[in-house]
Parts: sequence; structure tokens; C-alpha cells
Amino acid sequence: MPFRRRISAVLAAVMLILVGSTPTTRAAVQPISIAEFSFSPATLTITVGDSVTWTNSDPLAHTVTSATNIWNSGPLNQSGTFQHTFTQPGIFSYFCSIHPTMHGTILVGTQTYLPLVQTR
Ligand SMILES: [Cu+2]
Repeated sequence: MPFRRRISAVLAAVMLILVGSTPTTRAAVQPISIAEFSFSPATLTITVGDSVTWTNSDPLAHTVTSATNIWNSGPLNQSGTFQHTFTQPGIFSYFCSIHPTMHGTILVGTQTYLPLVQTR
């Protein structure tokens, strides 16, 4: 029955809003290592408000450069670190500007749809 279906859709939308507004987790700092010419993990899923800290373990410099010019670490020498906080949801690609074959992706989700992103 169409009317009941519409009510269900509205209820589902309200429930999503309630779930999304419940502060069940705090902002976290997530580590990514740069080692042997790769970012590890290469794809990282985080929540809006989380920060990512990259640490270069290689004996030569790398950068963490946003593909859309949102951030750029500049050269990080061995043991150098760079941190960025993600305040908007989205898919953020980055690379090393010294070795452009090095790529990484940060998936920034809200609590509402983060489980969908992680579903295999
Ligand atoms: Cu590099």
C-alpha cells in the first residue's frame, strides 16, 4: 500500500538522522606508515573529525600530497610526520609528489554510512 510505504520511508529517514546525530564515538588519530615506497594502509576508512598521521619510515624523503590541493606535507625525511584532520565526508586521494606512483585514499564517512562502506 503506497501510503504505508511512504510512512515507512519517512520513519527510516528519521531513524537515520537520529543514528547519525548520536555521538557514540570520539575523534581519533589514525596512523599511516610510509615504507618501501608505499602508504600502508593504502586505503583507510575514517569518521568525520578524525585525523590521520603519516610517518615516513624510509631513509629518503616522501610527501603526502592531496590530489585536489587540500593539503601538502612537503618533503618528509626519515621519521618525519604529517597530520591532517578530515572535517568533511568524501573520498580523498593523495600521492607522493616525489614518486607519483605512490598513491593512497582516505574514505571519510559519517557514522550512518560508515558500516556500508566497510561491507564486503
Ligand atoms: Cu615518495
